[in-house]
Amino acid sequence: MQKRHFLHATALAVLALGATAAVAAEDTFKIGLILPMTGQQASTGRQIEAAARLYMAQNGDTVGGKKVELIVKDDTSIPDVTKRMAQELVVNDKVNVLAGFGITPSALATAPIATQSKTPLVVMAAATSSITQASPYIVRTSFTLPQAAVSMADWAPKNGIKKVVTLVSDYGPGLDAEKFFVERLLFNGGQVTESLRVPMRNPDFAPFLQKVRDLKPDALFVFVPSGAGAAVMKQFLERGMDKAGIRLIGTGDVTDDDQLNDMGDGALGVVTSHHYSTAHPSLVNKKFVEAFQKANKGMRPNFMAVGGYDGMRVIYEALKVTKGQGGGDALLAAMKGQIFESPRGPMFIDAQTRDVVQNIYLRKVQKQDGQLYNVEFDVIKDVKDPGKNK
Ligand code: VNL
Repeated sequence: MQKRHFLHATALAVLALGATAAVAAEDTFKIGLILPMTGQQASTGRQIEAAARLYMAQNGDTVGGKKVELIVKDDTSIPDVTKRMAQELVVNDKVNVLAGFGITPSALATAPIATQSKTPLVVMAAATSSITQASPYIVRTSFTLPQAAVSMADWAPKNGIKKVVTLVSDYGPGLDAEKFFVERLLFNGGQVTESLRVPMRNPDFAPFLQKVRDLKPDALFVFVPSGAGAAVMKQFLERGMDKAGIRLIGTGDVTDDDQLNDMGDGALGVVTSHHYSTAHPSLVNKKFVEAFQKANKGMRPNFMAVGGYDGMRVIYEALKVTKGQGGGDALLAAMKGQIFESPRGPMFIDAQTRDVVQNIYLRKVQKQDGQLYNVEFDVIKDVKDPGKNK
């Protein structure tokens, strides 16, 4: 009796194994998610992976008749590593889509692989305008620095800020932020007295901030990548720049929701422009934040998380439409033109540019229920990437 039971169980197990192998061969849909899970950009990887897993938990892992498999790789934000991992994912794992991309150099390094293999590549984080032009297979669900920077340059001069010093990370997104902020501020009658650039890797902000203090502008405009904002804020306050009458403004990367609550009351009143705040007052966002925090020990979702969550949505919907037929080209076609309500607000994947069209919000750091939030107080609707009109 016992033996027969055992045999029966073994036969079932073998059958199940066979079935699994068959599923793996024909009916899986693989997403290669390449992220910086360690190193300087680790918070970006942590946020996006958590958001992608939340999306799958909420929407199931069977889509369009396929079993969705997520393969997460840590590129440590070294572009050569990103590229090699993408190559392995395409050639060995035969992924149907590449996704993630914490920083611009990683996305740019991988673009040729998307083109050669006709694999859609969903950029969930990196935000230099030109990325979507590096391959016709790239779709973006994050934002662009020109979107955010131009909105800030329109707000500042109407709010007593005429003389500005800019301080940006010296690479793609920082150069975009500087260029588009400066151009628009000058157009609006403002003045930029100095444009400073700090190294992207291991920046020391101290000497730059000292210089800003001496220049005494109305405001310092900052772009630093997600994860570096707290260091800027700390040194800004330590130097007493706020007390010297210099305002801190920037794109929302500097008051990143991942770090904001630990920045202390010195951050109160800082105004930034961005596409997402944890405090965005919509039902869709309230549900998203609640579920994200519940699944991640109270961690706040930041703008990286929302890029990952919406990126998964774009992939899932494209898979629903194509049912995995027609390869990368069909999948890409089904990603273009998607329009939906994101936790950030309404969002649209422009079919021509494959870039995101979305609202940009002006936000001020305020305390709500004892916690610091970027509280939205104004909105510029349906902003297309200004970098695409050049
Ligand atoms: C980039 C842009 C990276 C904005 C960021 O954080 C960010 C990029 C890692 O394009 O490299 O906040």
